[in-house]
Amino acid sequence: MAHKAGFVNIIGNPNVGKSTLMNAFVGERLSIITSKAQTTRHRILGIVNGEDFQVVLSDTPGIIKPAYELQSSMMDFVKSAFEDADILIYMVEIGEKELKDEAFFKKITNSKIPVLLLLNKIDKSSQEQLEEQVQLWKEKVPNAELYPISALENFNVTEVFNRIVALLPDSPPFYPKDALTDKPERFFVNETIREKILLNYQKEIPYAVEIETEEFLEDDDIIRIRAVIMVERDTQKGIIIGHKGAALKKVGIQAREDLEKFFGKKIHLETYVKVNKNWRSNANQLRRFGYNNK
Ligand SMILES: Nc1nc2c(ncn2[C@@H]2O[C@H](COP(=O)(O)OP(=O)(O)OP(=O)(O)O)[C@@H](O)[C@H]2O)c(=O)[nH]1
Ligand SMILES: [Mg+2]
Repeated sequence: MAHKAGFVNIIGNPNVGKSTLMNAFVGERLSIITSKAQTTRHRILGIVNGEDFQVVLSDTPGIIKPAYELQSSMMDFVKSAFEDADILIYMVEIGEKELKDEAFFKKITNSKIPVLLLLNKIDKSSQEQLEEQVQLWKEKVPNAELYPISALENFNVTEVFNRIVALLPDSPPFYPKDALTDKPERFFVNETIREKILLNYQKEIPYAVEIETEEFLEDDDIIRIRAVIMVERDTQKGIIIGHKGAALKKVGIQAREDLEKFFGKKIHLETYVKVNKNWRSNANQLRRFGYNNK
């Protein structure tokens, strides 16, 4: 039997719903989702396997003009997603105008590979606005096939997925047929805690945080995890911990609940906070946290 497989890379502005779409395709919460921009920092693979196909999706950080080293590394993940794609998904949301980065936009409009332009969040738009937006994007990216979707409400998601499978090249699978992602378990622990930090703290705090899981010990019925929450300054450490440790405790409880669902086991989660001065601007630190993919 012929087998099809390929890389389908999702790119677009911050907060348009890229991670929501990838999770909808995969049927698991592989990528964290919040209403804040720059939620995704890595390139995260989500693999969907069928009898005669393997779709290797990449969720990527939203495209921004980098202001510090961490953001430059995030944009390197986006660049790499252009390089190995068999199919590009360019996601925009209702009401959005264009990519903030002209060079990336040109790569999309000059693309030699199929581009699916997904106009997301149509659950929030009127019929009139939708028609106007469809017209606008058809003119802006004439080489793309356009699909209005709602990743959140699962509208047109199956249709897009079927189109992806139809466009896949003939190829043997790239990953084992039972694989769901290329990331290790510790990565999902880090991301789950980071999501709770994004949800519970304001302003700059979540962007100054990085998580490192130091211990992941799996038994038959329980997983024991110890994770460090790294911040850039002492004042941030105080804010993360909160009055009598209440803020950190809340993060721990919320993360544990999600991790128990994700791993299907009881979780014992221990967290502590450490200051790691200016880690976001330090190339060595970034490499240690898995950002520099050069
Ligand atoms: N109304 C509506 N909201 C959506 C839809 N898809 C995603 N969202 C919401 O948009 C916000 C951002 O979603 P994400 O999936 O995190 O967006 P992203 O593009 O991955 O964001 P970054 O990782 O920061 O670049 C979240 O609050 C989602 O719930 C949709 O179809 N309709
Ligand atoms: Mg995301």
